[in-house]
Amino acid sequence: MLNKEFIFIRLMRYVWINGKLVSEKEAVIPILTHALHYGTSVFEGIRAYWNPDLNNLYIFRAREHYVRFHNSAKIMGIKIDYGIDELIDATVELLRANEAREDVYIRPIAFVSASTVNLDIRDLEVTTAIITIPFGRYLEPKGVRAKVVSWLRIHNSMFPMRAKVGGIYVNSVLALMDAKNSGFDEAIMLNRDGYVAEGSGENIFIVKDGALHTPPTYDSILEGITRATIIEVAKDLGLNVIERRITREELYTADEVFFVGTAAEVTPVVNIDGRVIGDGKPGPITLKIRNYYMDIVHGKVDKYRHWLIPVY
Ligand code: PY5
Repeated sequence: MLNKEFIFIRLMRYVWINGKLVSEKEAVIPILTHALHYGTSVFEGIRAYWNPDLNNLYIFRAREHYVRFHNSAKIMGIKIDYGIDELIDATVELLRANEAREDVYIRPIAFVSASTVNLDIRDLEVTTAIITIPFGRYLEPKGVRAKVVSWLRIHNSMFPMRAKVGGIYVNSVLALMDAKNSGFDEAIMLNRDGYVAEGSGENIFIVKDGALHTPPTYDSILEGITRATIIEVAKDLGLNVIERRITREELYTADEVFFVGTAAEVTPVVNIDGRVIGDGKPGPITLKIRNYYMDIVHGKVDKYRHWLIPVY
């Protein structure tokens, strides 16, 4: 399973912390750090793709990610001292300092860094950091087997799920461990109302009669940037996208199913709960979308070049 390689991730030489480049070895936090105990962090996952033809590294949709970062922080009441443009510039500066010339995963995080047991975070110190990690594939691009797990997605009425907050990921960890312990590659979570929500770290689409269907944002999902990208570019491929509630059995009877996310990119789901999806191989529409997405992130589609920020 490809996931394993991420257990042994290698950090790049520098980490950006509160405006300074710090050696990766010095980028450590104290044991009583608030965020470690209570999950009081907001974070992002951004990819930068190396393009050997253009001899350059391109960050994909950095602005949209940093807008969501700011929104997550605002919802959570965490104050980020750096504006969106400053964070984009910091990311470019960091990648240059790290002499990144390969595919990279960028992990911005803002966390309550004060050492205290107090839950009132209003006046507590916040640290903002950006970490870069050489990164390959997150899920097997040839297709994954997924399990609809019994753990439900945390409901929007309990926590605003469009905020990408550290503590919320314990829900994803439980879901993924349930799937893995049952011999599957990835989890699919339903929401409290019984409708399909998302994967542990991905949004989900189904293909039915040539159209794409994906759960609406009010169904307790993270409003993914890859999801938004697919919705926007699908029309170029002549595909309609319908945002609507999806039931569990619709997954089984879909023509194709795929996950989308920054890490997962576009990953075919070939089996769900032991039911073969379509003919058990990545479907033609999924592959078409995957190829188009990979072209877009590599700067091969002119009309979406504005989503890419060159590092050099
Ligand atoms: N849903 C969840 C729960 C996610 O964690 C993610 C992203 C997505 C959807 C997709 O969002 P986007 O398209 O904006 O990336 N997950 C992280 C990622 O970098 C990684 C989690 C391990 O893909």
